[in-house]
Amino acid sequence: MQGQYKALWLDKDNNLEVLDQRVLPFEETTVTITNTQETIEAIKNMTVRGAGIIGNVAGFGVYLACRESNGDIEKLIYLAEQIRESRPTAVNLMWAVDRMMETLLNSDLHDLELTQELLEEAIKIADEDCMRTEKIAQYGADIIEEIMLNREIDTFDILTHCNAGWLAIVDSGTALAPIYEAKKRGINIHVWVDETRPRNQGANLTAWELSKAGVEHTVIADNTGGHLMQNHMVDMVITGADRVARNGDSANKIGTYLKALSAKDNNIPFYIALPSSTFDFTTLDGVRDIPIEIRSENEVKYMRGMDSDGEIKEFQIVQSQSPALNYGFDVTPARLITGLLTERGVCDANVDAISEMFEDLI
Ligand code: RI2
Repeated sequence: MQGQYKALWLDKDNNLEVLDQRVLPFEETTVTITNTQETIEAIKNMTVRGAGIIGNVAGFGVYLACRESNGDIEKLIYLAEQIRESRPTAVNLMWAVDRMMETLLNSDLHDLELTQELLEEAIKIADEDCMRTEKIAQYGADIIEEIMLNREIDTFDILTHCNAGWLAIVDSGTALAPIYEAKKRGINIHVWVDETRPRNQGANLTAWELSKAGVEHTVIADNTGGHLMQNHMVDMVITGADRVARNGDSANKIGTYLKALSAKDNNIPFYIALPSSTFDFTTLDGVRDIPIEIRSENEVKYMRGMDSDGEIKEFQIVQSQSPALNYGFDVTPARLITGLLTERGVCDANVDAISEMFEDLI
């Protein structure tokens, strides 16, 4: 791929360009990231979001930090640590920074050559993600085909929560990758898109991605999923993940847990799609130990949208004196997950199956 992906790419000076995910779908603009500070800001303010992309941006961020450090390795290590701490839940961020640091510590190169080596490593990480998402697409579409055959249905209805498409991980996504592949295979597919309050990644990003790809979809309020599942209007639920523990417990966008409960109650397959870089093999119990980000209450109290004159505005929707609480993620216990859809195939969500399939990475 050589550093050119759909949601991020390198410009002619080897700065990082990213699609600004805060203003989609109403505006398609890019942001240029040239140093550590800009990397951290882009991750914190969610110019870029989605576990995989955050990891990629962090990887390129370490290369930019090296360029900025002028051979001062201590400064570089300090800057890399700042990037590593920019968001707490998605583990791809820590994974990518650690891998970049390993390259740095194993290298005997200096200055420009070291910077070049780190740039190449960041590209390699992103290229590997592309390969992983392509495999996830194939395995996921196989499952869709299998369910369709068994149940003799014409249209396959999938429900997804948040955005785990190519905006979230290069270059096809995780949860959306099988959907794109199923469409390519000629399957009639329809996606229920949870709006995903408070930041509306479903309404703003997933719906945008799906319409660009010509995939039939309908945006629903987050509270609608249970009713649809109860009324046989959902054949499968598939979401991405921000961190999956050794026991299969999976952290994903807030609200995912409720969808999994409803899927279980209605006997609907519930899959989590993830590349192996989203596993946190050191966390043994996800419900107990995965750190959950708490973000600003303003994300709950304000909404951004287009007014009737076509102007993009932010609106307050809660009275000023009421406090709000904004957990970014929740953890779906492994017992509610039908399978973990990975680049190595479908893995049962339990410690034995995960340990066996990913033994070499643990
Ligand atoms: P991939 C997102 O969080 C969502 O939780 C989404 O499912 C996940 O990251 C996607 O990550 P946010 O960054 O598995 O919008 O697709 O807070 O990498």
